[in-house]
Amino acid sequence: MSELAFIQLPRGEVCLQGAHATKWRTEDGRDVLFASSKPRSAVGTPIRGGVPLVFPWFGDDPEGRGRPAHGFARRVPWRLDQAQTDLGKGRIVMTLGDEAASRAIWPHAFALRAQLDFGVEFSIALTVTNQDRVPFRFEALFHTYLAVGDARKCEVRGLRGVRYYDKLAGNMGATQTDELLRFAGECDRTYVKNESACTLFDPVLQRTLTVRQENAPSTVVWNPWIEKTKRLSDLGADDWQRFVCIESGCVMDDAVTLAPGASHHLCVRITSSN
Ligand code: TA6
Repeated sequence: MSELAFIQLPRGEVCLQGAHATKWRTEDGRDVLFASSKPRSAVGTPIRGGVPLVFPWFGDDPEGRGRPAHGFARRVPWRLDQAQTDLGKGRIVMTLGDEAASRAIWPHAFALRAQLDFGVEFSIALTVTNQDRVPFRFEALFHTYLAVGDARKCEVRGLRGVRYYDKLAGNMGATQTDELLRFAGECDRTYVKNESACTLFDPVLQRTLTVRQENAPSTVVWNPWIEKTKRLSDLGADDWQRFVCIESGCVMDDAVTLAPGASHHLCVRITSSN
């Protein structure tokens, strides 16, 4: 079975499958993206950790036809169009278009372009273009796994007053009233119409990670905690302590409908400060 191919950069790493950023390091050499302690590295299987790219739907198959969760884009090889390094920074540009296999499960002509920049700031800019003759609706999400010292001690700020759907309560709607979001159990919330940046304060690693998004008003906050982690074969038993997902995109109420020939550009920017 062929192995997954990776591109190494001065401060990062990208897997060709899924244009999947798997590493980004700060200037002091510390990893910001989480990597599972029990990785599966198999062609066609998403890597647990880093920033999987979710497209064209978020979550389970919306039509219940058994199509892959979070869509197909993270499971297939993308074309490498550009790889450059300069003064310790790195840029990767990758593209993905429709093909018979994708049209068999999602009958649309599309083009994706991902530009990943690894510097003092880490960013991914994704352009989705409708190359079809009819409009299509899509969801897209940067499913970012942020490495933390202990999820139980972390604090997420920036979501006060934002409406969210709680997946643990059947996607019941609610509005966050507190400034702080802390973790004392499984958390799986999709915030919508969020224009604010989020910060993740990590007292163990003594850093604050800031997640800014452009044209990506959905923010998903996820930690599987103990019991769900046991059901994920590509996570170590204690891995739930070592990451918090703060994901940015256009999902649920923020899904996008594109007219033929139109494009949507969404971007996430992550910085780390001590
Ligand atoms: O983004 C949160 C979420 O939708 C969770 O419900 C959980 O399913 C997670 O994504 C991981 O999904 P995956 O298909 O990568 O195991």
